[in-house]
Amino acid sequence: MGIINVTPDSFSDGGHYFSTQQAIAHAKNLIEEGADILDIGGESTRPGSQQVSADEELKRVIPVLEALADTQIPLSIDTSKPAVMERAIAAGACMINDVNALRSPGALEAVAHSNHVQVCLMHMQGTPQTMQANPQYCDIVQEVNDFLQQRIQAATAAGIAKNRLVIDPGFGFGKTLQHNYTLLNRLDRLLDLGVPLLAGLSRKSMLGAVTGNSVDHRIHESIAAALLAVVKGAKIVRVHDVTATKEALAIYNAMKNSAAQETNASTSNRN
Ligand code: 7PJ
Repeated sequence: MGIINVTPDSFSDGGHYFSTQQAIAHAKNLIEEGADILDIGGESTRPGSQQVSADEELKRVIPVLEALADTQIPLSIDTSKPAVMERAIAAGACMINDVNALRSPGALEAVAHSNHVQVCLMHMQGTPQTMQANPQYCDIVQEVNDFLQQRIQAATAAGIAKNRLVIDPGFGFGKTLQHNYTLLNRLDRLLDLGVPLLAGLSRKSMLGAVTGNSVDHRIHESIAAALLAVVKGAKIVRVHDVTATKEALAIYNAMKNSAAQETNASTSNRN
């Protein structure tokens, strides 16, 4: 899953037109690089970031969704607002990626109204404005597991079939460095929930905290983290660097395939 941020550049007076064109060009690059799905977001959810109105978010993301409709690439919309979900689905989005796990009033209904879009339910403690102030857990893995289980139940009770759901532990969303690495190490615990796992680690501060690299120089860390997440069971990785991630994962897949062939060969030898 390639990341497309549509946030107006405050230094350019081109306003929405400029950021729309930039986002579309970036999306086309990620398609060339072989992204399987693009995640388009018009509101930053980084720690301490400010919220924007639904109108502003729509002005940012809808033109990008519309411009990419004829590329045929599956499009995900990164939003927590029901109004944005509905308009994005109408504009062709096939996945709602909600860091708030459909907890906003009206969000469950907005998704239940369409009977095909996928939904990513992500764990977050607190809100982006305050979440990194003092995150606390007794047992991070258990609590993330329980939260996701409850959100799966809420979604299915609202009429969203379980096979439309994806879950995400929400790396960096109300978690200390220790919490984040414990979650990564125990990611496989979430597989029992019976829903595909998505992981977003790309360029996050938990990576820079280890190597000391600034956000624009965390590609090696991001590749390592994506690979580890997949080894631990993630089915989708949300990344900025599509080519590098795909090449790293190709090596993992080659190893997995050889193991599968060995098993096949020994089974047919016995027959
Ligand atoms: C995530 C996300 C993530 C999902 C962001 C950033 C912060 N959506 N949106 N999972 N992170 N599902 O990319 O640094 O981890 S925004």
